[in-house]
Amino acid sequence: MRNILDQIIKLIKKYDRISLFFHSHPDFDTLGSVFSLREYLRKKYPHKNVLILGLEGIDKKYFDRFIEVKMDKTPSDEWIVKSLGIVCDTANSARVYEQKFKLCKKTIRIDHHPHDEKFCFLEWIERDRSSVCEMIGELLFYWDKKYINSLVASCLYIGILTDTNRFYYPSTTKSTLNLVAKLYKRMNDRMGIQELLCSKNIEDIKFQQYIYSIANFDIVKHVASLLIPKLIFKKYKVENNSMIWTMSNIKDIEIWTSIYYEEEMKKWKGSIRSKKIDITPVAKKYNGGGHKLASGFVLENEKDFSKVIADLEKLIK
Ligand SMILES: [Mn+2]
Repeated sequence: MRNILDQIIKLIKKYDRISLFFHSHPDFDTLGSVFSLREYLRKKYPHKNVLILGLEGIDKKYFDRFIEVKMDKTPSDEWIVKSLGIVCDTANSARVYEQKFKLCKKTIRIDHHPHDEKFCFLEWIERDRSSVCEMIGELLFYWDKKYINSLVASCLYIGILTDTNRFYYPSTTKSTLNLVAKLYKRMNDRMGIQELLCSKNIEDIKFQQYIYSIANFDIVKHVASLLIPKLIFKKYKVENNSMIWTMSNIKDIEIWTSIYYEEEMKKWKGSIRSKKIDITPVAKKYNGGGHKLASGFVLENEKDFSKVIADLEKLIK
């Protein structure tokens, strides 16, 4: 364990240029990782050049909930070639948002997804970790905690809080909470961050209200289902998404599933979640897959959704 941390530290020390990379459709864990690393490394090594690559290309809404976020201009290829790349929270190479990570002289990867593909020079992968922000927190406290200021701590906290669903998932361990306790001490405005992170806008609330009016909760067969009609996201001015979470934690519902039309794919994109029962056989049957309790699938025709639901009901029997 220490060994990999020492290797990472040693490599970072060698380079004066450091490029940080996040994944496509970035979440708060991948962004919290690169924002905290950038701030930490800039404070610890003022002479080093530390940049996040790809920020210019992504919608600001992805990170407008972070405090004090400043943009970085994408450097020239000549600059990148001499830099050390650090890829955060990304399971495979195709998912790295800025593919120029391939130009970096050497690369490090820090991740907590199942290890399918080795694509960096030095990889620190622990799939049981709650978040990459937790791993980076551990690295920075081990390295030199003097430079973990409020901004670094806050960015890490946001990543941990969201990837654990506010400490709800079983991936939250004693070490997660011990680390968070140390971050608390360094954060200037924890409640402010939570307010920024958790406040909802009225469009989302109205859409949720609509979703609950059309979702089907079968408490006899223990399956909940939701077919989100075409074009409805535009009508409610919300992002395309599965809304699968609206059906979680309901008594007498064991499995829940939703589909919505994905314009780009011209197909119906489905999600399945389960409390205990392994749902992967059904996901695989409908061109999908994933985890035991959280999987996806794809349908050409929305009419097939009833077949998926029937198959899920069979699983419960
Ligand atoms: Mn993550």
